[in-house]
Amino acid sequence: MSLLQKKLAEIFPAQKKEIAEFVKTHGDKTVSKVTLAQAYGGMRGVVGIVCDSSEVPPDKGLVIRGKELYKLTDKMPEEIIWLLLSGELPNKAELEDLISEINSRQGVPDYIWKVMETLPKDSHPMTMLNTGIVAMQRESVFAKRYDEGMGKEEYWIATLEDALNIIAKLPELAAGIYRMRFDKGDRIAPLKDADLGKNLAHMLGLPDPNGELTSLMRLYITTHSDHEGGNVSAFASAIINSALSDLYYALSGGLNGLAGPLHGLANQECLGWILELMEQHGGKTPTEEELTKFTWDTLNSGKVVPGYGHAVLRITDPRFEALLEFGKKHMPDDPVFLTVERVFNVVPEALKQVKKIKDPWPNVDAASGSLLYHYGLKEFSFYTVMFSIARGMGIAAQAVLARAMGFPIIRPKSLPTSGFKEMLGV
Ligand code: HAX
Repeated sequence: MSLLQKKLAEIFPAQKKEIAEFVKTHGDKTVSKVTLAQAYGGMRGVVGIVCDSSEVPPDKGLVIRGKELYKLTDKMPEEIIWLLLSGELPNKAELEDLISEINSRQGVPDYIWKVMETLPKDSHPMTMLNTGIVAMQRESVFAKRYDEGMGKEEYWIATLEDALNIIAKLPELAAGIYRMRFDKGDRIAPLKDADLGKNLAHMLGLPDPNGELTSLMRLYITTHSDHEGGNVSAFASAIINSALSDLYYALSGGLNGLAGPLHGLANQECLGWILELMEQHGGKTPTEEELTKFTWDTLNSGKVVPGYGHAVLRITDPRFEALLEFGKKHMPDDPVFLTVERVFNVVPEALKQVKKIKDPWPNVDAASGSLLYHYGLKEFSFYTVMFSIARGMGIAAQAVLARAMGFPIIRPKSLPTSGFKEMLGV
């Protein structure tokens, strides 16, 4: 048994008991009210989902298990997995055990590569990734053990098995898709003794002479790992998971949501926006005046400025700040990065003038693409796949926690418009 499973087996029963007592004692108290506008407005601000892996206070941004992101930017992705699941950072022995546990689960099955090869050459990399994940569903330990009649108390263990298997295989699947889709040559096999970040850099096959790309991969995965429970990908996955669909189904379903331009695809859109802007100015970093004009042209044409705004945040996203700091340190003179920095000086001021926009500040997607671009990952339709590798960890952790706490099927009530009218007497 892995040290992670052992640790979770020690702490989950007490947590489950605590939640059961909490709900028994306070279950009839009101935690949120829903207005008609919220029912029609994407349930913004309605508090009705439990997520213990992380939280996003509007004035702080990502907080993983009580730790604000800026305290976690030097951590390895495996440390974050441990933290998301257990609420604590691992010690050295625990971290090493988790790294070797994940490495022992490498190996995307051959039939997946055959499926990938049959997809049309111009398939979106997110389509390929999600097809690969769902096609791997036959490997699900949860589905197999459910069929064999496992007891409810073992659901989380089988889901943890799926989680670790998926986390181990996602970078390999993603990097294989990258190399196949963009004609980069043969797939590169994973290293047996490396962490997830180093392995991802290795399998993409991009030059990394001084380890900067590896550092970026670790930071990228950490910053994108989780963002509480109400975002499209996490919530969609949680709903699917709640039907006792296994993690292959739940994760691919959620990541189909990440593939939307208002969610994770914004990183692809954002770099496209930046490059178009630069192209209009002879490939150079435009001046602030030129940038302001381009921003208003985008807004006036009815489009969103990608990478800006958020449904929950009301500050500059600390994930953006962490990535910006990395760029300032490692590529201060890169023209694409400089453009991203300059956009940050200009866009919030423009968005503040549009009354309906509640958050004029950059989100994570505003910076991430420029860093990947700098290290040679220039195919920006691949960027949401990078996001998915990281978000897979948070979604997997949330699924394990939901199983361990015995959360029921998610099934809110809907009404037709006539039902709401009747309820309000209009
Ligand atoms: N540019 C232009 N208009 C914007 C905007 C932006 N960056 N952000 C918000 N708005 C508009 C909305 O489209 C909405 O207009 P309508 O009422 O005409 O539909 C209005 O302002 C009010 O929106 P809001 O309440 O401020 O924001 P929402 O909670 O509805 O939406 C979004 C949040 C992130 C979807 C939104 O800010 C947006 O579309 N941003 C650009 C896309 C983006 O960067 N998405 C990634 C978000 C982070 C993430 O999930 N990453 O994966």
